[in-house]
Amino acid sequence: MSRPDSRPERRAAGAAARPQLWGVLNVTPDSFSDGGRFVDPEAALAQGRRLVAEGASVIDVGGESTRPGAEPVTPEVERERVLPVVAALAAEGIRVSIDTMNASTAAAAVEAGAAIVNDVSGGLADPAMLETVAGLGTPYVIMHWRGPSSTWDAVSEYGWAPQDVTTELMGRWHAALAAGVQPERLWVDPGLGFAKRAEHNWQLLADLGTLRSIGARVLLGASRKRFLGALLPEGSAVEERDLLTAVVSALAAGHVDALRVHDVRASARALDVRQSIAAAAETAPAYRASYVASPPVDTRARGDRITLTGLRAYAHHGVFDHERRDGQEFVIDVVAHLDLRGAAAYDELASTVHYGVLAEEVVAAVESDPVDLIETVAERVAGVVLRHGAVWQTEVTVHKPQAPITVPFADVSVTIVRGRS
Ligand code: PMM
Repeated sequence: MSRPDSRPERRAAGAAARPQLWGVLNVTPDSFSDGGRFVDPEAALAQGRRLVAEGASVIDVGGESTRPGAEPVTPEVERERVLPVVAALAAEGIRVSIDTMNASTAAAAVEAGAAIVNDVSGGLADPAMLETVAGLGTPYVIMHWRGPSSTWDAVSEYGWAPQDVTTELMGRWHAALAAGVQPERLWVDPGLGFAKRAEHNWQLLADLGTLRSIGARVLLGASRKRFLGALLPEGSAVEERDLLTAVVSALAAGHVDALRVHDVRASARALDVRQSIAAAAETAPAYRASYVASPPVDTRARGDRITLTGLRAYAHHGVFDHERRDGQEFVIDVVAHLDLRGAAAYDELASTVHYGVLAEEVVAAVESDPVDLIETVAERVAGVVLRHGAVWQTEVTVHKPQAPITVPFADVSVTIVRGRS
């Protein structure tokens, strides 16, 4: 029985929206935080019910530990572990996500009643996964992945992690579309802790807006991960990370559509606090900008923005050899939408974006590594603009006035619009 998900999935609408909570249910003997506790299907079912009662709208069932050093399991063993649990939860009307890298397990779990496929490899571990998911018709979570944990030491280098992760996820997003997965079914996840050192995880949390620019719904899995544990005294129990996880849930809530957590109750309470603050912010007088929650007045309608036009950069982008060799001029226009009331009220540069700095950042981004397409250049520039936390949307136009076009022409350009939510 295949059960394509027919419910309309809503994107979180702005900072005040409340993300879903996905409860983690690892049916494994060796997961790092809950290994062994829910191997018995009865215990797993009871835990699933408990997580739903505490506020989970999805239970994410996994049968293979991704912990560094964990023994890989065959798809057969994985299925033996997860299928009874998936079937039992689904039979109670609980929405189940199957956490697997194996296409055969994904298909069997959906047959057993799972409604979502969560693939930590984003389709890279099993070449059959993307086509299988396209056929299943369920939502599909593409997590950022650079290979199994045995390779992480060699592949954990990033420039600005949010930018690199977004670019790589965008590649997987295109691959999923090419395989026939409908765009509205796609989720992305930055893969906290997967081939990432602590600083990369913090960077990703500091700049979830860049991930947002893909336009897919965002799932975030910070729960109980090692980078949180590093803030606790040595020897602390793994459950002590639940408080830190809940704080992350509250802080990230405005930028994500779902949070994957072990302790659903703690994150639900944290979201309650955040929602109460956001509700109060809605009632604030319009002239007071809120730095805690969403601006009380929708500044988008008013159209506050900073505009930079005609930025000139010399770079070597293009598909022709002579373009790569000789380079040419690119001209960039950038519009950055942000709430400027705070800056005006306090006459304070720190409350806005320094346009001189932004101009230099844009030109540096354009003049870095050569690529074929001005579409790619525009995407890169949008990422740079959205790195400024105050900017909620940007329009970027890249002109190539000396493009290799054989008829007389004035200009050719690409314009993209990217935003946070
Ligand atoms: N993390 C783990 C397992 N599955 N799936 C998604 N989409 N995102 C994650 O961050 C993620 C995941 C590892 O954590 P666990 O061992 O506690 O399940």
